[in-house]
Amino acid sequence: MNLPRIAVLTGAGVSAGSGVPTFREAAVGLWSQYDPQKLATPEAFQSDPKLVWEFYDWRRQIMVDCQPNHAHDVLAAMDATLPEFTLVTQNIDGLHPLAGSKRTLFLHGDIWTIRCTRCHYRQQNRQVPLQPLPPLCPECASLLRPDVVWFGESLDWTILSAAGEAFAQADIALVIGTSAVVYPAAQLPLYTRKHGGRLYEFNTERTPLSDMATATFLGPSEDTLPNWWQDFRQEQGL
Ligand code: BV8
Ligand code: ZN
Repeated sequence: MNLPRIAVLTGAGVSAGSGVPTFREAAVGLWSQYDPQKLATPEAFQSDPKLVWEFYDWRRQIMVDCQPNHAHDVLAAMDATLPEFTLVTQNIDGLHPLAGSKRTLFLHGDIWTIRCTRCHYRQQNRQVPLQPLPPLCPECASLLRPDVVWFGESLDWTILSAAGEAFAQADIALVIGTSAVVYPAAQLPLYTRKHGGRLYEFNTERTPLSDMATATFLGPSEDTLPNWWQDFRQEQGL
């Protein structure tokens, strides 16, 4: 009996248990006077690259010591166990690969990769704090930027279509720790529902996807997801 095909969409909530503030929480404290959705844009970078880099450098300083939590570990175990499995993440914190997840699609990029705004220079960089800000390209002296997708920027088409395929083929979609308001990511789990698959949501609050979910497990995903995985393995004789 072949095992169900699973596609997963994660958002900032899956990393909350690791101490990474979610996108809305990033608006607390120092940054409460700025709206992260206004800072994570090409326009903001254009008009004040130093301010936008201070925002990312601040988040990098918080993230650099964060470790994967039990939800990340379970997703890595699913990847190692299930023949048909795809993890699609909106997160840029690098915690999924750190937990050992392999088959992963990064919809919104990676905060630990920095690329040039002009030439092909691109580099993994985990230096915190970054100095000087804004960093300049060692090849052509142009501004470097975080290799993330900003609001108003298009996602990488090959990544987005592979993610769409995964959800369109999945028997089960797991949606974990996302407010499901950012598009096109929030659309993906609906492809599973559309062809009769099941949609399980793991969140501390209800979201616009909750009405379409087969079930919503309210609570921290570092607790609810390991429970679900245990039940699933028993059910499948894994
Ligand atoms: C695009 C990287 C085509 C950067 C991110 C007008 C003009 C232009 C575009 C638009 C427009 N109107 C709408 C759009 C489209 C726009 C969009 O969707 N806007 C929304 C806000 C309405 N989308 C785009 O622009 C995308 N590109 O559409 O291109 C295009 C091109 C040109 C013009 C038009 C269209 C690009 C979107 C990608 C943006 N980049 N991240 C960075 O991180 O700095 S998105 C960013 O915000 C995060 O990646 C995340 O995905 C998203 C939401 O952040 P959060 O809310 O913090 O996180 P999350 O959603 O995951 O919410 C946390 C959840 O966890 C909550 O539900 C909470 O309850 C839960 N939770 C908390 N703790 C736990 C928990 N759950 C479980 N356990 C816990 N312990
Ligand atoms: Zn350059």
